[in-house]
Amino acid sequence: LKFKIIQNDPTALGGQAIRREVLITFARKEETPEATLLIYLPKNTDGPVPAFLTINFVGNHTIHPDPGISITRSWVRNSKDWGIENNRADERSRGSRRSRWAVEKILKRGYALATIYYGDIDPDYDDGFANGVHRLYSKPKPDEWGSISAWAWGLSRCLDYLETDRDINAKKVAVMGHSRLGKTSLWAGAQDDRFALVISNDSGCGGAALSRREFGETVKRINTSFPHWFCDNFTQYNDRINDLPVDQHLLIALVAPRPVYIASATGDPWADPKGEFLSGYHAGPVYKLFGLEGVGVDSHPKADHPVGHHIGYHLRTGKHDVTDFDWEQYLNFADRHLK
Ligand code: GTR
Repeated sequence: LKFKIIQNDPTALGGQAIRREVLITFARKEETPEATLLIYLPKNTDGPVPAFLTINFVGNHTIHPDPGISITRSWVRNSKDWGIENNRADERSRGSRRSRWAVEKILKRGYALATIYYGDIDPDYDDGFANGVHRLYSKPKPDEWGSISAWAWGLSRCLDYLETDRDINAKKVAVMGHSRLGKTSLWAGAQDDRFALVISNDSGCGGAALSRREFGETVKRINTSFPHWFCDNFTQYNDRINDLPVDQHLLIALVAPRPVYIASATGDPWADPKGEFLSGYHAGPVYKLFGLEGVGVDSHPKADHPVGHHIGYHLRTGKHDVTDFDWEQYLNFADRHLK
């Protein structure tokens, strides 16, 4: 694993921020996969800052129109909306996912934002694990990593870098992701207890939602549509979910005693908002073992009323997405727990 700072621009975002990019290379082999970690740092701070580390869907250059962000050379899913053709990103997609990343808001609140493109770690399609970081290892056995686990591993490698960056307080890094990348942030946080806080945005099946409810996306459905996401053994439970020895509240509990936040959206039944709340609720007893309070309520709160102590939760009005409202809650939660 090698880290190389490829740019450090103190004049970014009209002088409000430092834009830093770190090239991460993963192997001894000639054709090593490479990933670029983009970091925005607030200026005029008093020592190392806490940070949000996030993983994104379409490339770092899509989170903000800032012309200085490098464009990924990795595979990207084709999309007219985002301006991606032939699985390659170019200038057309710059800033196209801006609404999901409250960059200025995060910086103003005194946090750094670091992000990595998931396709730089493992392209999101089923290819028998011939590409991405998987190709550096032997083919996964049925109990070994799929793509979600590889993305989570990538987040831990980013944290390895952040631990070396003197402008970041690596003991105060929150890991955050949306949807399949919310499943990823939960898994990263469960496995790597260096993450001080864990955020799941609309993560749904295989993330925060309880599998046994079989509401919205089911285990069978997800394993069929996305055979590369989980380990192969998971498919054994496609038709007998009640035999699964775990459910997703145990995933949330693996974060304890560190704070964890689960967010849902009213227009996102596919991710089962109630099931997402319930996994937070049922992780509560584990937090109690540490003398900590979990969600602090007994029933699914109404929309736009954030709740919670060490387990935060909100149901936002609107669709499957990440909005400024979501970020506002994550910042408030992080202020309470990291500052
Ligand atoms: C859907 C999938 C969900 C969720 C979502 C996303 O197609 O069924 O589990 O991961 O994609 O990541 O946007």
